[in-house]
Amino acid sequence: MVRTNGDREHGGGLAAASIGAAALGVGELIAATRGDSLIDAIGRVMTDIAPVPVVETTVALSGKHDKVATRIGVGVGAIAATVGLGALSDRARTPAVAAFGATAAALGLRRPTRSPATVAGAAAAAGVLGIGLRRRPRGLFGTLVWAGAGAGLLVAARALNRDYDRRQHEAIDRVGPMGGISVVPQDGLEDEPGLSSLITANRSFYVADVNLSPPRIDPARWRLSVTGRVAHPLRLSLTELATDAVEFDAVMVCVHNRPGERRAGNGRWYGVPLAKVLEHAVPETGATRLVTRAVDGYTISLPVEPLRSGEWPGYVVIGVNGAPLAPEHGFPARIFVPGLYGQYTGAKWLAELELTDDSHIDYWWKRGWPSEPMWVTPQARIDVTAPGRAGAGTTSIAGVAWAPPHGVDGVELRIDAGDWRPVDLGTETAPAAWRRWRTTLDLPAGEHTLQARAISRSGEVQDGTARSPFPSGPSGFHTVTIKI
Ligand SMILES: Nc1nc2c(c(=O)[nH]1)N[C@H]1C(S)=C(S)[C@@H](COP(=O)(O)O)O[C@H]1N2
Ligand SMILES: [Mo]
Repeated sequence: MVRTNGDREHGGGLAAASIGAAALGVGELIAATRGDSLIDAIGRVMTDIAPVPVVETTVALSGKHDKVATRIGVGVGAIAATVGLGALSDRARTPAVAAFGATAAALGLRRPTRSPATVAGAAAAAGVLGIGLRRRPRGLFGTLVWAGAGAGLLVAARALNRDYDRRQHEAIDRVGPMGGISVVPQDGLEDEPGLSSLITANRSFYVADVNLSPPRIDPARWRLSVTGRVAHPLRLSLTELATDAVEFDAVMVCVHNRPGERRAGNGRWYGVPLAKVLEHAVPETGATRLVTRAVDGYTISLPVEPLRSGEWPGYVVIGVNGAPLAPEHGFPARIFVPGLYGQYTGAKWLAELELTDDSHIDYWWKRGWPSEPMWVTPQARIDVTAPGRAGAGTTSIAGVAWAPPHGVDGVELRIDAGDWRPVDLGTETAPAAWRRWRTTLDLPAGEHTLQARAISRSGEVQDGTARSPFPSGPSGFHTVTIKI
């Protein structure tokens, strides 16, 4: 590495960083003219290539904010890379900047994030980098100008993308209601403050996927293709699907949901039974796998037979809680097989159902996750530990539990590793849905450890061995310490 500018001032790194910010801003603004994002495209590639331990650590550490964390990581990483480029000699830098731009453009050409605007943005960003690093701003003022320009461009890009989001929301609103949630289900535990609601509001529903921003889809032009080894290929519009849709209650659970976490939500869904779709399409012999493919090519596949026979009641979901799906939850359609973890249950932003043989390989299988569909295990969560209404010294304990598809048969609580004692259950709305529970305790003063466990109607008792989600799903008890 040859440094030509021997007199490089102290703030050389900062100056280069400010150029990096400006280049990123230019790239991001050009991508945003079509509602795309260079940062999100790079973030998706990082997610696709990140080693499993990196993905697992990011998910474990970032909770609900893994997307924000990834975005910030990409932005900071890009600026740090610029500092590295800035330290090269002019001669060494030109090919490095070109390689940088080509890599970014290649990212924009990949299927998941393919977009001409992103490619143009990447090229422009590389241009700004090349020119900016050659002419290096002088002094603090120059650095501030570049950094300010970068920040301004990033804000402008964000505003443009928000406008695209707004238009997507308007298009979704025009779709109108999906299902009739007019009758709000009740389970008798409505008067428990702090307890999760029986039906999770759409805005509170956890979001988990490999994209940094949801694909935007025009509902008027969207069609679900049913293709591959079928006698009757289909192309179904949202309106056509809606004519065969039914409502069902079910909990959706992410395989990353450790005991006590909130990567689970209970919805009143609206969807077309997959058995019905398959009946129309008529799978040919040898069609053993149903590949659910999202608009970006992401796939989750399922065995055809249990879906066709109805043994596994899967659905093409087009609505939840009376409304179309939200953009981040897969608008306009997703596949959901109640009882399977989210990672195995089917793709959001559904584009195609392809019937094929067992040679298909899914996104997550390549990353070391098992290829057999994984079933949600019974889990109980403690939501409430509060002074009880039954009088001084009493404590109200309440929460939710699930064991889809069989249903929750019982929830038990133990105090300070004592005996398991049953609690009161709310009415079950459906076996695949979550079930609320509560009890009142009379505890002596001091510190106490509470643990809850769920028991499935199939006889399975929640496993208390603490285990990380990868690769067989999490286990353990939700444990809460309270002071009386
Ligand atoms: N297209 C697509 N579908 C997907 C995923 C994804 O990354 N891409 N993630 C799956 C996972 S891991 C889960 S837990 C659920 C989450 O659905 P939600 O975000 O609506 O809660 O979607 C599933 N469907
Ligand atoms: Mo997930």
